[in-house]
Amino acid sequence: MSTQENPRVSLTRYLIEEQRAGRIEADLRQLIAVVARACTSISIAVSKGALGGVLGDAGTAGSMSMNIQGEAQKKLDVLSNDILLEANAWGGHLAACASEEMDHCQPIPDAYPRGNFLLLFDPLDGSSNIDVNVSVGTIFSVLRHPDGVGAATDAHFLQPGSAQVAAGYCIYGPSTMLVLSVGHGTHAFTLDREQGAFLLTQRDMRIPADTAEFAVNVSNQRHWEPPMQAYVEELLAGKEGPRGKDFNMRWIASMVADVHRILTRGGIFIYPWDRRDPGKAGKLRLMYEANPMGLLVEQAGGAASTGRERILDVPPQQLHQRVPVFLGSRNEVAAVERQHAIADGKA
Ligand code: P6P
Repeated sequence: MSTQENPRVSLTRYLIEEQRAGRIEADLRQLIAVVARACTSISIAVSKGALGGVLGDAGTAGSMSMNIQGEAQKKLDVLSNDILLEANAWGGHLAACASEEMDHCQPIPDAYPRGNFLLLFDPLDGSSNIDVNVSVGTIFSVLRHPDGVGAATDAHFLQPGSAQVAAGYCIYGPSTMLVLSVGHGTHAFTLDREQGAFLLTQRDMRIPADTAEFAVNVSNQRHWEPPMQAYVEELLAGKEGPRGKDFNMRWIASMVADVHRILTRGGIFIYPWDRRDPGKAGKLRLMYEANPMGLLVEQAGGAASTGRERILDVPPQQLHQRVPVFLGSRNEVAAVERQHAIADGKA
């Protein structure tokens, strides 16, 4: 069971204790502390809303700015990306950054020392919700530079999610929370704005193995493949159907918010492949959305799957690769994997 902390342990103290226990190195402690401070700055910008002059689309009047995903960039997408890049440029703990908002990785400038970590992030996930004041978040993932140090290229980032040394997200909601794993459990910290510090508010988050709550955008139902159709039909059949119980549905359309709910009370989050764009494996990106969320969920006792394999085992082929995502309560993820195995003639 997760426990409330009193007196509150700060993120700084938690990281020092992890380093003292030999579970993280000094440079990784520094990296996580820098990312947390950058997220505090993003939280301030997001919380200003219309008063901050940063709502709406980036780009000039009449010509929107688009990212490599082909998505319109929000002003806050660009601002959040810049905050993370600037915060991490000079510390000497990183070799390069990669972001949803940048076509290719950005090596640390030659003017600064380089470290042996690689940082990936979705600087402001769910940003389409910004203009309607719904929770959004920053997702980050940390890998080691495979060559130790030196200039990094996109190819150095192409490591499976199981190679992550840390992952987390910061959710900008009614409160700002940082949820983090360095491979020893998943822990939640809440921003105390008066102190300007993240305080440990939930150690060892645990996802219940079973659930009666699912999260998927059902408006895409007609585009799903048969095993996904079969699985959701069983949920919707409720207690009269084969599952023998009623299910509730939630869809915030902000992955950080939906995943935070699942880490807090269980559930299954799904963004499957669909035939609207058959050439794409899914909507969500492997390297800086599915992998970090997969680590957090597994470290909290849950499961994260493509429907056919563990997300953290997927071998990346390119930086902005997409993947189908089923994650959360492990018995529910197993149920949808069984539907895929049956459809594939493997069960
Ligand atoms: P849809 C936000 O744009 C995002 O990448 C995730 O945060 C979210 O889960 C998903 O897309 C929502 O997608 O198709 O329901 O708008």
